[in-house]
Amino acid sequence: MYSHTGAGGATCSALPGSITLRSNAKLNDLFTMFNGDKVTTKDKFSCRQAEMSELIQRYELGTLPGRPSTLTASFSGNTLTINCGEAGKSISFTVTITYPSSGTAPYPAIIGYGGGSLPAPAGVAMINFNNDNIAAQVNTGSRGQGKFYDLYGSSHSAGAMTAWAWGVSRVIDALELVPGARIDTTKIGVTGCSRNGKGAMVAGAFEKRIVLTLPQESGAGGSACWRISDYLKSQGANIQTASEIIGEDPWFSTTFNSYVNQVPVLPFDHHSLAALIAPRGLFVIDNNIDWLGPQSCFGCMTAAHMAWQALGVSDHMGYSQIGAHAHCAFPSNQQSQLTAFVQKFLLGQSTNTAIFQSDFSANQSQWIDWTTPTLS
Ligand code: MCU
Repeated sequence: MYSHTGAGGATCSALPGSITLRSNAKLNDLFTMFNGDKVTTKDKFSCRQAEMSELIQRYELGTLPGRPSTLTASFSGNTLTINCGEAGKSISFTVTITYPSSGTAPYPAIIGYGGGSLPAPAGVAMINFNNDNIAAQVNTGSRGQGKFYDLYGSSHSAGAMTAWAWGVSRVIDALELVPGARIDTTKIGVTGCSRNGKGAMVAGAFEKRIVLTLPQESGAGGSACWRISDYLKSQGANIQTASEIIGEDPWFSTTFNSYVNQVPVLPFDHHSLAALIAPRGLFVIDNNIDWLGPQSCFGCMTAAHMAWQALGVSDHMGYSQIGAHAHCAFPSNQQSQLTAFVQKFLLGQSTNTAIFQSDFSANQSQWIDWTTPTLS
Protein backbone atom coordinates (compact mmCIF):
# COMPACT_ATOMS: atom_id res chain seq x y z
CA MET A 1 0.00 0.00 0.00
CA TYR A 2 1.34 3.38 -0.96
CA SER A 3 -0.20 6.61 0.22
CA HIS A 4 0.95 10.12 0.85
CA THR A 5 -0.08 13.71 1.32
CA GLY A 6 0.02 15.92 -1.74
CA ALA A 7 0.73 19.60 -2.19
CA GLY A 8 -1.42 21.92 -0.11
CA GLY A 9 -2.18 19.05 2.26
CA ALA A 10 -4.26 17.20 -0.36
CA THR A 11 -5.10 13.67 0.71
CA CYS A 12 -3.93 11.31 -1.98
CA SER A 13 -5.82 8.05 -2.57
CA ALA A 14 -3.57 5.10 -1.90
CA LEU A 15 -2.31 2.82 -4.63
CA PRO A 16 -2.74 -0.80 -3.49
CA GLY A 17 0.38 -2.95 -3.34
CA SER A 18 -1.11 -5.30 -5.90
CA ILE A 19 -3.05 -3.91 -8.84
CA THR A 20 -4.56 -5.35 -12.01
CA LEU A 21 -3.05 -3.88 -15.14
CA ARG A 22 -5.34 -3.26 -18.12
CA SER A 23 -4.20 -2.95 -21.71
CA ASN A 24 -4.35 0.56 -23.14
CA ALA A 25 -2.96 1.22 -26.61
CA LYS A 26 -3.05 4.99 -26.02
CA LEU A 27 -0.76 7.03 -23.82
CA ASN A 28 -2.12 6.93 -20.27
CA ASP A 29 -4.24 9.83 -19.08
CA LEU A 30 -2.08 12.13 -16.97
CA PHE A 31 -5.17 13.54 -15.26
CA THR A 32 -6.99 10.41 -14.08
CA MET A 33 -5.84 8.54 -10.99
CA PHE A 34 -5.34 4.78 -11.26
CA ASN A 35 -8.62 4.32 -9.35
CA GLY A 36 -10.48 6.43 -11.92
CA ASP A 37 -10.73 9.67 -9.93
CA LYS A 38 -10.33 12.77 -12.09
CA VAL A 39 -7.63 15.27 -11.24
CA THR A 40 -9.17 18.75 -11.14
CA THR A 41 -6.80 20.73 -8.92
CA LYS A 42 -3.08 21.42 -8.88
CA ASP A 43 -2.83 19.86 -5.44
CA LYS A 44 -4.44 16.66 -6.68
CA PHE A 45 -2.09 16.63 -9.64
CA SER A 46 0.75 16.32 -7.13
CA CYS A 47 -1.02 13.16 -5.90
CA ARG A 48 -1.17 11.89 -9.47
CA GLN A 49 2.54 12.64 -9.86
CA ALA A 50 3.35 10.65 -6.71
CA GLU A 51 1.23 7.78 -8.01
CA MET A 52 2.91 7.83 -11.43
CA SER A 53 6.31 7.90 -9.74
CA GLU A 54 5.34 4.85 -7.70
CA LEU A 55 4.06 3.03 -10.80
CA ILE A 56 7.18 3.84 -12.82
CA GLN A 57 9.42 2.61 -10.00
CA ARG A 58 7.34 -0.52 -9.55
CA TYR A 59 7.25 -1.64 -13.19
CA GLU A 60 10.20 0.00 -14.94
CA LEU A 61 12.93 1.69 -12.93
CA GLY A 62 13.02 0.01 -9.50
CA THR A 63 12.72 1.48 -6.03
CA LEU A 64 14.42 4.78 -5.24
CA PRO A 65 15.78 4.82 -1.67
CA GLY A 66 15.70 8.08 0.28
CA ARG A 67 18.52 9.82 2.09
CA PRO A 68 20.70 7.25 3.85
CA SER A 69 20.93 7.15 7.67
CA THR A 70 24.27 8.89 7.65
CA LEU A 71 25.50 11.44 5.16
CA THR A 72 28.54 13.65 5.58
CA ALA A 73 30.44 15.75 3.09
CA SER A 74 33.68 17.66 2.74
CA PHE A 75 35.06 20.02 0.15
CA SER A 76 38.65 20.57 -0.90
CA GLY A 77 40.28 21.81 -4.10
CA ASN A 78 37.03 21.86 -6.12
CA THR A 79 36.27 18.26 -5.15
CA LEU A 80 33.19 17.48 -3.10
CA THR A 81 33.37 14.19 -1.22
CA ILE A 82 30.11 12.52 -0.19
CA ASN A 83 30.06 9.77 2.45
CA CYS A 84 26.92 7.68 2.89
CA GLY A 85 26.16 5.00 5.44
CA GLU A 86 23.28 2.56 5.84
CA ALA A 87 22.85 -0.59 7.92
CA GLY A 88 26.52 -0.99 8.71
CA LYS A 89 27.74 -0.38 5.17
CA SER A 90 29.31 2.79 3.86
CA ILE A 91 30.43 4.29 0.57
CA SER A 92 32.21 7.42 -0.49
CA PHE A 93 32.22 9.17 -3.87
CA THR A 94 33.30 12.51 -5.30
CA VAL A 95 32.20 15.11 -7.82
CA THR A 96 34.31 17.94 -9.19
CA ILE A 97 33.07 21.49 -9.61
CA THR A 98 34.19 23.88 -12.32
CA TYR A 99 33.34 27.47 -11.40
CA PRO A 100 32.28 30.11 -13.90
CA SER A 101 34.54 33.04 -14.64
CA SER A 102 31.60 35.43 -14.28
CA GLY A 103 28.70 35.75 -11.85
CA THR A 104 28.64 35.75 -8.07
CA ALA A 105 28.76 33.06 -5.41
CA PRO A 106 26.82 31.10 -4.42
CA TYR A 107 26.55 29.99 -8.04
CA PRO A 108 23.79 28.15 -9.80
CA ALA A 109 25.06 24.80 -11.08
CA ILE A 110 24.36 22.11 -13.64
CA ILE A 111 25.12 18.54 -12.66
CA GLY A 112 26.40 16.82 -15.79
CA TYR A 113 26.28 13.04 -16.10
CA GLY A 114 29.73 12.09 -17.38
CA GLY A 115 30.39 15.82 -17.41
CA GLY A 116 27.48 16.44 -19.76
CA SER A 117 27.65 17.45 -23.43
CA LEU A 118 26.40 21.04 -23.27
CA PRO A 119 28.56 24.18 -23.31
CA ALA A 120 28.94 25.65 -19.80
CA PRO A 121 26.61 28.67 -19.58
CA ALA A 122 27.97 32.01 -18.35
CA GLY A 123 27.62 32.43 -14.61
CA VAL A 124 26.83 28.75 -13.97
CA ALA A 125 29.07 26.17 -12.27
CA MET A 126 29.37 22.72 -13.85
CA ILE A 127 29.42 19.67 -11.59
CA ASN A 128 30.96 16.58 -13.13
CA PHE A 129 29.00 13.57 -11.91
CA ASN A 130 30.59 10.20 -12.69
CA ASN A 131 27.34 8.25 -12.89
CA ASP A 132 29.06 5.07 -14.11
CA ASN A 133 30.83 4.94 -10.76
CA ILE A 134 27.45 4.88 -8.96
CA ALA A 135 25.97 2.19 -11.23
CA ALA A 136 27.81 0.57 -14.12
CA GLN A 137 26.45 0.56 -17.68
CA VAL A 138 28.86 -1.68 -19.53
CA ASN A 139 26.46 -4.42 -20.63
CA THR A 140 23.70 -6.41 -18.92
CA GLY A 141 26.41 -8.30 -17.06
CA SER A 142 27.32 -5.09 -15.22
CA ARG A 143 24.00 -5.03 -13.35
CA GLY A 144 24.44 -4.54 -9.64
CA GLN A 145 27.93 -3.04 -9.90
CA GLY A 146 28.83 0.39 -8.53
CA LYS A 147 28.74 2.36 -5.31
CA PHE A 148 24.96 2.34 -5.04
CA TYR A 149 24.95 -1.46 -4.98
CA ASP A 150 27.90 -1.55 -2.59
CA LEU A 151 25.61 0.29 -0.16
CA TYR A 152 22.24 -1.34 -0.90
CA GLY A 153 23.29 -4.77 -2.17
CA SER A 154 23.83 -6.02 -5.73
CA SER A 155 20.30 -7.40 -6.00
CA HIS A 156 18.56 -4.11 -5.18
CA SER A 157 15.60 -3.53 -7.54
CA ALA A 158 16.88 -0.14 -8.73
CA GLY A 159 18.18 -0.09 -12.27
CA ALA A 160 21.18 2.09 -13.08
CA MET A 161 19.08 5.17 -13.84
CA THR A 162 17.39 5.06 -10.45
CA ALA A 163 20.74 4.49 -8.75
CA TRP A 164 22.18 7.55 -10.55
CA ALA A 165 19.20 9.69 -9.52
CA TRP A 166 19.82 8.61 -5.93
CA GLY A 167 23.44 9.74 -6.35
CA VAL A 168 22.37 13.13 -7.70
CA SER A 169 20.16 13.63 -4.66
CA ARG A 170 23.08 12.85 -2.39
CA VAL A 171 25.24 15.40 -4.24
CA ILE A 172 22.57 18.02 -3.54
CA ASP A 173 22.35 16.88 0.11
CA ALA A 174 26.11 17.36 0.35
CA LEU A 175 26.03 20.79 -1.30
CA GLU A 176 23.42 21.84 1.26
CA LEU A 177 25.74 20.71 4.05
CA VAL A 178 28.84 22.41 2.70
CA PRO A 179 28.35 26.15 2.05
CA GLY A 180 32.07 26.36 1.30
CA ALA A 181 31.34 24.73 -2.07
CA ARG A 182 29.60 28.02 -2.99
CA ILE A 183 26.67 26.46 -4.88
CA ASP A 184 23.13 27.82 -4.66
CA THR A 185 21.15 24.62 -4.05
CA THR A 186 17.91 26.35 -5.05
CA LYS A 187 19.32 26.76 -8.57
CA ILE A 188 20.39 23.28 -9.65
CA GLY A 189 20.06 21.85 -13.15
CA VAL A 190 20.89 18.40 -14.49
CA THR A 191 21.98 17.22 -17.91
CA GLY A 192 23.44 14.30 -19.81
CA CYS A 193 23.43 13.05 -23.39
CA SER A 194 22.16 9.84 -24.93
CA ARG A 195 22.17 7.09 -22.26
CA ASN A 196 23.07 9.82 -19.79
CA GLY A 197 20.22 11.93 -21.16
CA LYS A 198 17.82 9.16 -20.16
CA GLY A 199 19.41 9.32 -16.75
CA ALA A 200 19.13 13.11 -16.56
CA MET A 201 15.40 12.90 -17.24
CA VAL A 202 14.98 10.32 -14.48
CA ALA A 203 16.92 12.51 -12.03
CA GLY A 204 14.72 15.49 -12.84
CA ALA A 205 11.64 13.35 -12.43
CA PHE A 206 12.64 11.98 -9.01
CA GLU A 207 14.46 14.94 -7.41
CA LYS A 208 12.31 18.01 -6.80
CA ARG A 209 15.27 20.18 -5.80
CA ILE A 210 16.32 20.14 -9.46
CA VAL A 211 14.80 23.26 -11.04
CA LEU A 212 15.95 22.68 -14.63
CA THR A 213 16.22 19.33 -16.40
CA LEU A 214 18.11 19.24 -19.70
CA PRO A 215 18.02 15.75 -21.25
CA GLN A 216 19.91 15.67 -24.55
CA GLU A 217 19.30 13.09 -27.31
CA SER A 218 17.92 10.64 -24.76
CA GLY A 219 15.83 8.49 -27.13
CA ALA A 220 14.33 5.23 -25.86
CA GLY A 221 14.15 5.22 -22.07
CA GLY A 222 14.23 9.03 -22.14
CA SER A 223 12.01 11.30 -24.19
CA ALA A 224 10.57 8.50 -26.38
CA CYS A 225 7.36 6.69 -25.47
CA TRP A 226 7.46 2.89 -25.52
CA ARG A 227 4.05 2.68 -27.20
CA ILE A 228 4.87 5.07 -30.02
CA SER A 229 8.25 3.45 -30.64
CA ASP A 230 6.67 -0.02 -30.87
CA TYR A 231 4.19 1.33 -33.41
CA LEU A 232 6.90 3.01 -35.51
CA LYS A 233 8.93 -0.22 -35.40
CA SER A 234 5.87 -2.11 -36.70
CA GLN A 235 5.82 0.40 -39.57
CA GLY A 236 9.40 -0.48 -40.45
CA ALA A 237 11.42 2.16 -38.58
CA ASN A 238 14.93 1.35 -37.36
CA ILE A 239 14.10 2.40 -33.82
CA GLN A 240 15.02 1.22 -30.34
CA THR A 241 12.12 -0.38 -28.48
CA ALA A 242 11.53 -1.67 -24.97
CA SER A 243 12.14 -5.28 -25.96
CA GLU A 244 15.46 -4.35 -27.57
CA ILE A 245 16.79 -1.97 -24.95
CA ILE A 246 16.71 -4.37 -22.01
CA GLY A 247 19.36 -6.48 -23.76
CA GLU A 248 21.82 -3.62 -23.87
CA ASP A 249 22.43 -2.26 -20.39
CA PRO A 250 21.02 -2.47 -16.85
CA TRP A 251 19.34 0.92 -17.10
CA PHE A 252 15.99 -0.45 -15.85
CA SER A 253 14.84 -2.74 -13.07
CA THR A 254 14.72 -6.42 -13.99
CA THR A 255 10.96 -6.18 -13.34
CA PHE A 256 10.65 -4.23 -16.60
CA ASN A 257 11.73 -7.35 -18.54
CA SER A 258 8.29 -8.86 -17.92
CA TYR A 259 6.55 -5.94 -19.63
CA VAL A 260 8.66 -5.15 -22.69
CA ASN A 261 6.60 -7.49 -24.86
CA GLN A 262 3.30 -6.19 -23.49
CA VAL A 263 3.92 -2.47 -23.39
CA PRO A 264 0.20 -1.52 -23.60
CA VAL A 265 -0.41 -2.89 -20.08
CA LEU A 266 2.08 -0.48 -18.52
CA PRO A 267 0.05 2.04 -16.49
CA PHE A 268 2.35 4.86 -17.70
CA ASP A 269 4.66 5.76 -20.54
CA HIS A 270 7.49 8.24 -20.76
CA HIS A 271 5.17 11.23 -21.03
CA SER A 272 4.27 10.27 -17.44
CA LEU A 273 7.94 10.24 -16.43
CA ALA A 274 8.50 13.69 -17.92
CA ALA A 275 5.29 14.97 -16.31
CA LEU A 276 6.80 14.28 -12.86
CA ILE A 277 9.01 17.30 -13.53
CA ALA A 278 6.10 19.77 -13.87
CA PRO A 279 5.87 22.64 -12.97
CA ARG A 280 9.66 22.77 -12.76
CA GLY A 281 11.74 23.60 -15.84
CA LEU A 282 12.31 20.98 -18.53
CA PHE A 283 13.98 21.61 -21.88
CA VAL A 284 14.20 18.48 -24.03
CA ILE A 285 17.02 18.72 -26.56
CA ASP A 286 16.75 16.18 -29.37
CA ASN A 287 18.44 15.19 -32.61
CA ASN A 288 16.97 13.47 -35.66
CA ILE A 289 18.58 10.04 -35.52
CA ASP A 290 16.27 7.11 -36.41
CA TRP A 291 17.48 4.81 -33.62
CA LEU A 292 16.53 7.42 -31.01
CA GLY A 293 12.98 7.57 -32.39
CA PRO A 294 12.63 11.30 -33.08
CA GLN A 295 8.97 11.00 -34.02
CA SER A 296 8.28 9.03 -30.84
CA CYS A 297 10.17 11.60 -28.77
CA PHE A 298 8.22 14.52 -30.22
CA GLY A 299 4.85 12.76 -29.84
CA CYS A 300 5.70 11.68 -26.31
CA MET A 301 6.89 15.08 -25.17
CA THR A 302 3.85 16.72 -26.81
CA ALA A 303 1.73 14.56 -24.49
CA ALA A 304 3.94 15.39 -21.50
CA HIS A 305 3.59 19.09 -22.25
CA MET A 306 -0.09 18.83 -21.32
CA ALA A 307 0.96 18.62 -17.66
CA TRP A 308 2.59 22.05 -17.81
CA GLN A 309 -0.35 23.42 -19.80
CA ALA A 310 -2.79 22.15 -17.17
CA LEU A 311 -0.72 23.82 -14.45
CA GLY A 312 -0.79 27.13 -16.34
CA VAL A 313 2.98 27.18 -16.97
CA SER A 314 3.17 25.98 -20.56
CA ASP A 315 6.52 27.69 -21.15
CA HIS A 316 8.23 25.90 -18.27
CA MET A 317 8.64 22.97 -20.64
CA GLY A 318 10.24 23.25 -24.05
CA TYR A 319 11.07 20.84 -26.81
CA SER A 320 13.59 21.31 -29.60
CA GLN A 321 14.47 18.71 -32.20
CA ILE A 322 17.16 19.82 -34.62
CA GLY A 323 19.11 17.34 -36.73
CA ALA A 324 22.03 17.35 -39.16
CA HIS A 325 24.75 17.11 -36.52
CA ALA A 326 26.71 14.34 -34.82
CA HIS A 327 25.20 12.51 -31.85
CA CYS A 328 25.73 14.59 -28.66
CA ALA A 329 27.43 17.43 -30.55
CA PHE A 330 25.29 20.32 -29.34
CA PRO A 331 24.52 22.46 -32.43
CA SER A 332 24.87 26.25 -32.41
CA ASN A 333 21.30 26.64 -33.65
CA GLN A 334 19.95 25.34 -30.31
CA GLN A 335 22.15 27.66 -28.26
CA SER A 336 19.77 30.60 -27.88
CA GLN A 337 16.99 28.22 -26.80
CA LEU A 338 19.20 26.61 -24.17
CA THR A 339 20.35 30.03 -22.99
CA ALA A 340 16.73 31.15 -22.56
CA PHE A 341 15.99 28.16 -20.28
CA VAL A 342 19.21 28.56 -18.29
CA GLN A 343 18.63 32.27 -17.80
CA LYS A 344 15.02 31.79 -16.68
CA PHE A 345 15.49 28.85 -14.31
CA LEU A 346 19.06 29.18 -13.07
CA LEU A 347 19.75 32.90 -13.32
CA GLY A 348 16.36 34.34 -12.42
CA GLN A 349 15.89 36.30 -15.62
CA SER A 350 12.76 36.82 -17.66
CA THR A 351 13.20 35.12 -21.05
CA ASN A 352 11.00 33.65 -23.75
CA THR A 353 10.96 29.87 -23.31
CA ALA A 354 7.87 29.15 -25.41
CA ILE A 355 9.87 26.75 -27.58
CA PHE A 356 8.30 23.64 -29.11
CA GLN A 357 9.68 22.52 -32.45
CA SER A 358 10.25 19.44 -34.56
CA ASP A 359 10.29 18.53 -38.24
CA PHE A 360 7.60 15.96 -37.43
CA SER A 361 3.99 16.51 -36.55
CA ALA A 362 2.58 14.83 -33.47
CA ASN A 363 -0.37 12.56 -34.23
CA GLN A 364 -2.30 13.45 -31.10
CA SER A 365 -5.53 11.64 -32.00
CA GLN A 366 -3.62 8.37 -32.39
CA TRP A 367 -2.08 8.57 -28.94
CA ILE A 368 -4.17 10.83 -26.72
CA ASP A 369 -7.81 10.08 -25.89
CA TRP A 370 -8.01 12.48 -22.94
CA THR A 371 -8.12 16.22 -22.61
CA THR A 372 -6.08 18.79 -20.72
CA PRO A 373 -8.01 20.25 -17.80
CA THR A 374 -7.31 23.70 -16.40
CA LEU A 375 -6.34 22.79 -12.87
CA SER A 376 -7.56 25.16 -10.18
C1 MCU B 1 20.41 7.13 -27.08
O1 MCU B 1 21.09 6.39 -26.07
C2 MCU B 1 21.81 5.22 -26.34
C3 MCU B 1 20.95 4.17 -27.01
O2 MCU B 1 19.86 3.84 -26.18
C4 MCU B 1 21.79 2.92 -27.26
O3 MCU B 1 21.05 1.94 -27.96
C5 MCU B 1 23.04 3.23 -28.03
O4 MCU B 1 23.85 2.10 -28.04
O5 MCU B 1 23.75 4.23 -27.37
C6 MCU B 1 23.10 5.45 -27.14
C7 MCU B 1 24.13 6.21 -26.37
O6 MCU B 1 24.12 6.23 -25.17
O7 MCU B 1 25.12 6.74 -27.12
C8 MCU B 1 26.19 7.37 -26.45
